[in-house]
Amino acid sequence: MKMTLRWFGERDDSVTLEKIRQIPGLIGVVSSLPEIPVGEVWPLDRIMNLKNEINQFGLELEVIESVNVHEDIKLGIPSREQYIKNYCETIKNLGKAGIRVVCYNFMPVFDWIRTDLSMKLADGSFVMAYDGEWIEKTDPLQLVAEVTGSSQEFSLPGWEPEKLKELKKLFQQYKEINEEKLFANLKYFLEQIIPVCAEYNVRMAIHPDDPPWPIFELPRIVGSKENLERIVNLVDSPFNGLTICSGSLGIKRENDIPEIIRYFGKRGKIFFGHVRNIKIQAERKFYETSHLSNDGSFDMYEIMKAYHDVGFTGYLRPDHGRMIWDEEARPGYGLYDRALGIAYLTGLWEAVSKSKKS
Ligand code: DNO
Repeated sequence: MKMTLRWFGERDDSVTLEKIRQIPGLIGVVSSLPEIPVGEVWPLDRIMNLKNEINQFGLELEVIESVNVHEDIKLGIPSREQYIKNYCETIKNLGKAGIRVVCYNFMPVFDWIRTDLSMKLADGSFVMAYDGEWIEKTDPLQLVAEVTGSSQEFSLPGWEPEKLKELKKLFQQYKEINEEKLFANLKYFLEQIIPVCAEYNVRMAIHPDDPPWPIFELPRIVGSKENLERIVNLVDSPFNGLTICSGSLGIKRENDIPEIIRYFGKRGKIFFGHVRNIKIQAERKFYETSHLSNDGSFDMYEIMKAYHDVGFTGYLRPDHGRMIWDEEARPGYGLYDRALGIAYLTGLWEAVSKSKKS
């Protein structure tokens, strides 16, 4: 297991590499180039600059989260050809720069969705929360206003302003797209990029939909064990695999995260893991918590044990943390609670390892 932390780059993150390097147990960060518009080629020199900057702090950059997929690819319209070609060029450059895993998602229009980015818990910390009833009563424009209005000037991963401006048009275009079409468009995309990934030694790790159900009638297909199975079989290759995000998949109680980790981990299909806890309050209602088992709905020991049992050698990272100790940072991505998360998760890992030796 290689422990990492997500870092949004010098210009776009309040957390510095100077601080990150002091977290015990880290091998590096996962990062991206959010300033490059979705669909354009990532130039090799820009990737190398990012990598060199990170390496100077004794940290590795082997995972990119994310290279976002242009909506035209998800929609399967003719202009996708150019965007897929560009994606292949980006993969080549990433491979040349020593990037081994690309995390991406295939969610129409929106990336992850929360209805409150700053809910106060009894201990005075702030967390992100989701309330399905609120979504039922609202519309996409209101959601965007709510989310971007409370992001404290930080850009939100996957919520590119240029895309949000096109919201009405996008919703119109997606009227044609059901789950089966979305699967077909994902297959078409993977069929073209996976051979390039194989040549340049870059593994594609699809991220689950967050939350894993359709929102505003937009289809979402990455949310169950059956569909994950279907996705890894769309193109049967060691370069086509998964990011297992406990907090996204686990929102559905029928998704047994340790079992899913064992099932896909044994087959070498998990390249990256996001490990976090949430408190499920009701169906389609939850809030994020500290990483500890006691604070949320998941058994984090069992999750880490499942990774250990399958001999997981890929990358892990703690996920969204609470905002504590007056920190001002991008929602979910402050330093303090994620650092606590790492200490806890590496502690669990050590305990699992040693219990097997005794
Ligand atoms: C949110 C993240 C997602 C994730 C993408 C992967 O905080 O978990 O934005 O990075 O869905 O493409």
